[in-house]
Amino acid sequence: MSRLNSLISNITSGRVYIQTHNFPDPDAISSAFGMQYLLKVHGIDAIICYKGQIDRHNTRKMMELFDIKAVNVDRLGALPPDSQVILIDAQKNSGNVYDLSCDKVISVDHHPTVQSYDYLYSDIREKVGACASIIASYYFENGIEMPVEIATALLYGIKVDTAQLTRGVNALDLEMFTKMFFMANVKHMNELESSTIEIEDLQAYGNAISTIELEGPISFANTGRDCPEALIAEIADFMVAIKDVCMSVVYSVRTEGIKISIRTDKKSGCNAGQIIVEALEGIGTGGGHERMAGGYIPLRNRIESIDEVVVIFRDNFHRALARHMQNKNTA
Ligand SMILES: [Mn+2]
Repeated sequence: MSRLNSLISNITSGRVYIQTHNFPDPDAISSAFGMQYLLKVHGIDAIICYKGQIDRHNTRKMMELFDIKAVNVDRLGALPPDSQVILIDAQKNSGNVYDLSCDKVISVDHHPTVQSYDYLYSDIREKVGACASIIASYYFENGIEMPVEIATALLYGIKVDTAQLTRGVNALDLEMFTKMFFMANVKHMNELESSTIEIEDLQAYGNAISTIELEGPISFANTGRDCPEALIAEIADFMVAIKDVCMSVVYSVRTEGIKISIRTDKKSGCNAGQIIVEALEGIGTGGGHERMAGGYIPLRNRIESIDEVVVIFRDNFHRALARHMQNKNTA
């Protein structure tokens, strides 16, 4: 039985929700959109939902171009008892996905597992650069015709998550990219790619540039308060491209906590996901891939000032990094 058919055979009853990680990005939304259509082909209606906001222009633009409907979980109310949830680009207990309090869960994802869970069905492939590649493969493996708007959305999801095929790409990403490249709507793709920065974003870029500090090959920068999550990540991407920087750490302070994004380049020899897990142990939660990772430090119940918490997390980073390098050298 194909992976898709195994997944479908585990959908038995009730209402089906396709839930992305919080503050969904183009990979999460395109994958959810692709999954919704696959279910529809099998006679199953599903609602796409997410927690947080769609806070980036390119994600909103994609939803508008392809008429993708997604509901904020805050507006869902309590789920009917026989509901099923398909997590897309997300895993239960991963720290960046809201718990819908439903135990019949399926996951299709490409993030490293932080905490395992007894899923009805899961297809979790850490080595794949974009969740969109996994969803695309379900179409080709099962001979399901892919509508042009789904091809365009999934192709864009792959482009964004792999930084234009430069980050974490594996054979499946390349195969799906090649297959969908000539299927996608060029005009829509251009619209998505030609306006990815909003004028308000420049304030956060400006803050990060003026606060950047280099500690050897690591850069630390502060975007200022309440910066959208995906923008913190974009700025981290921007800063890891600086010559001599092989790990960029960018953060933003909110009322309830500090959001952090880190990026490493190939020459760093460091695994961003492992380092952030270690660095935030005991003070917050984090996780991610080798080259991209994120984390959060809640300020609740902390007696230190924000500045002091920032110092603590920077210290932790250095310790985690030093340990990591030592383990690598002795391995
Ligand atoms: Mn993704």
